Amino acid sequence: MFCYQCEQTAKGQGCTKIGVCGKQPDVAALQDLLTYLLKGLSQVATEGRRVGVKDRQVDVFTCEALFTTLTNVNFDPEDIIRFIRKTVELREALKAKVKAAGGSVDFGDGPAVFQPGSTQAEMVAQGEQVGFDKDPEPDEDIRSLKHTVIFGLRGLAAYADHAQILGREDDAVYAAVHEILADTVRTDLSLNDWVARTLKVGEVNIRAMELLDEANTGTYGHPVPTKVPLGHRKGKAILVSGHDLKDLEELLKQTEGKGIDVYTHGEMLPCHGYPELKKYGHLYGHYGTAWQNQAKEFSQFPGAILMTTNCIQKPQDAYKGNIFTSGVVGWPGVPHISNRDFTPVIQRALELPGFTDEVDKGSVMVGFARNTVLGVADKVIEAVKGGAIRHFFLVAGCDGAKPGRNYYTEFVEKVPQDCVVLTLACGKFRFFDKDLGTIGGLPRLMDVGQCNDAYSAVQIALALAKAFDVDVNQLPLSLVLSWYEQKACAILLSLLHLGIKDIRLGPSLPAFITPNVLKVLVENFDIKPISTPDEDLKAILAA
Ligand code: FS2
Ligand code: SF4
Repeated sequence: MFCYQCEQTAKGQGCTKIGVCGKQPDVAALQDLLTYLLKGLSQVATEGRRVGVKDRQVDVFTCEALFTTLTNVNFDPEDIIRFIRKTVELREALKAKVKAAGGSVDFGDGPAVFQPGSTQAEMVAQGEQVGFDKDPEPDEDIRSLKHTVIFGLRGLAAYADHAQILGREDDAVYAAVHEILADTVRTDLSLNDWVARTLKVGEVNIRAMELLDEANTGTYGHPVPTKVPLGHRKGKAILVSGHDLKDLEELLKQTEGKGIDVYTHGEMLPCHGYPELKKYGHLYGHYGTAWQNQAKEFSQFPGAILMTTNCIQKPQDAYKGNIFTSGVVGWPGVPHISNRDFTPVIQRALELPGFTDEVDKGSVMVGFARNTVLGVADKVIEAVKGGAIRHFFLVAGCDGAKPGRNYYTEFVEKVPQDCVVLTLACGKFRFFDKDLGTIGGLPRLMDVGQCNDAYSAVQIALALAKAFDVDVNQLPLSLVLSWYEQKACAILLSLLHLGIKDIRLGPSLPAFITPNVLKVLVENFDIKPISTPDEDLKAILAA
């Protein structure tokens, strides 16, 4: 196997024997075969659009299938095989429609005609031949950008899928995903063409995130500042992790009146701020921290656990019988909930003891998404103009197991008193329960939401730039980001597309970025690897 799509890749170079995430070589190969076949499906879809043939099923499926290949989403070979077979079935059906509409269905001998084997072993062997380390592209910098594009598309697809689940879609997003994915088969594009496509992924990702923002706020209302208990109360319990708001809503409906409290975990924390979710009295509190601590935290949870999206890790014996997956998530042997019928999860929660005592562990505030922050824009502007607020830091992104991620905790602790910290995504669990006080009635630490809410942070920055009548890069705002998986990759490309400069990125740089590509990023976007909190703070505030 060869996989180097995430930050924890082995030796900072690539997982070759087994994934650091626990991905087995057979699953890695099957995901590579699926990705290869999706390129072919996108070739057909792109030709289809040229002759007026669109197929929503193909579009939705492509995003779901790309989502399954994200880090920590699906580890079940049977699931990936189902996606492989479905890709071919949809591809052949679409070809027939494209042909009937006068399009060409001559795609040479690449992924648009490739036939997967009939057994798992055959498919694994085929997948091993089309992995990222077998890319025939001779130019290492083009290869680097091509792979960046694919990883960015995986992240973008996750956002588009979330938005689609809540009924928000834009055909332009689907068209761009197909076109760019189909381009990865081409061998005639220059380095500059690939730079353009890399930024295009960022541009389209902003639209996908905008759709998701519309979907979340349109369905559940704009998040409002909400106090979330970190302890628990007596009673049966279900823990919901991942990012899917719809799953949480359905679970809340189905548990109503059953004497079960629902707790959020990881990236579900910001859900407490949505009016249409917080109205459920049994959405009680938040349990635990970020994804990489789940083995320890889930082992101690006395109820059922639902993993709605990334990031799942190998279930430990202590909670193997209590955990369920939904959506595109899969782990071999873990029961999967289809069609949002959470009866098995509820049954398991009722069988388990639940919490037998009440423990107060304090609370945190959530709900500082764009509507809340921009609702007090006058106050913010006044505080900046009057000198009460010197600088804003967006300390955001993913968490992970590497010790280098302590940088972010230390950074936030060292941010001077006259500065505000905005945060989002699971990296915040390094400091989310710190009381940083207030400035002029505004909290010094504001949680914008999930990684899925990065659009909200971008809107806050753009609105402030407009209010101050400056370019976004002239705002007293610095981005200090941590990345781990491919959604972070897509967001980073979006920030580059928006021309946002001087981003500090850590804890380490992507293995798939070559020195020359890094040089381009540094020269054009002034992107910087993190150094130490003291040095970075000094440099940022001096500027
Ligand atoms: Fe965190 Fe994991 Fe949010 Fe990422 S829960 S690293 O995939 O999606 O962020
Ligand atoms: Fe390794 Fe990350 Fe790939 Fe898992 S997703 S196999 S940890 S590079």
